[in-house]
Amino acid sequence: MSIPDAQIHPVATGAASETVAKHQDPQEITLWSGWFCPFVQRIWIALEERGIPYQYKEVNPYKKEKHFLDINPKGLVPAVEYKGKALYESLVLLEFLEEAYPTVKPSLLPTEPYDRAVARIWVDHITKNYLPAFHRLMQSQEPEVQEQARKDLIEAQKKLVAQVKGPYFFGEQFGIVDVAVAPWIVRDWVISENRGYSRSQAGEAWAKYAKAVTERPSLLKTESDKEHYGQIYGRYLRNEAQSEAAKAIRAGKQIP
Ligand SMILES: N[C@@H](CCC(=O)N[C@@H](CS)C(=O)NCC(=O)O)C(=O)O
Repeated sequence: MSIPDAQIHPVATGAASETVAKHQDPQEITLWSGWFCPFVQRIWIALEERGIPYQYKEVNPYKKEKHFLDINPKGLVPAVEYKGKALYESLVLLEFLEEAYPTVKPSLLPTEPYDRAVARIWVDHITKNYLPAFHRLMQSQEPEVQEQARKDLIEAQKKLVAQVKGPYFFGEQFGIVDVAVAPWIVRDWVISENRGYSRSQAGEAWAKYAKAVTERPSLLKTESDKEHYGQIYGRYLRNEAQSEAAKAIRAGKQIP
């Protein structure tokens, strides 16, 4: 039987719980988080990378409580309150943090407009090609569909890594493209252990990039214990998850 969404582990564990403990005081930025969520992790990484002060608040987005729907009417994490005003959508939030804190270095966006546009092209690739393939690979139950999804994911990884200067997308500077994809790289054990995927299938360059990204301290600091992710991803692997993302993938629609 599937575990009801309300019974997911309620709070961050492991290294992430230490990071949460350090971010309890009210700040200009409140991060409304689900500890397990890859979209949240994008924002969490960005805040940690740039040292922007924030208060961490845990919410179970599956419960759709009124107080949270008032912050994000979509009922999804991440959401951010900035000086008491609400914002949501992880990619919008990443860009917002750049604009709201332009002098806090290191910036995650390159300086030149051309390079910024290039970064956005590859973030778009992650949204349109990488994430749908990853989620289809997790959720599909039919071997042929899984095989096609695995191939699509490998292709998306090869295309992305062909643009990587190394060790990160824009060279030495860890940036927005790396942040956008990192949470799905650190979760690739789900498909390695269950769907016949391995990093080397996308080539040595991908394996090297994946290693560099997953060793980034901001990523390590926002990771909970594996066993608690296992409970959540088990439902995706059995195609029982009832999240908006899971329903969209099942219906062949874009991830909301
Ligand atoms: N497009 C959104 C997706 C956010 C999202 O799907 N968050 C999930 C958790 S990982 C959520 O809040 N799910 C609640 C639900 O599906 O009801 C973003 O980029 O922020």
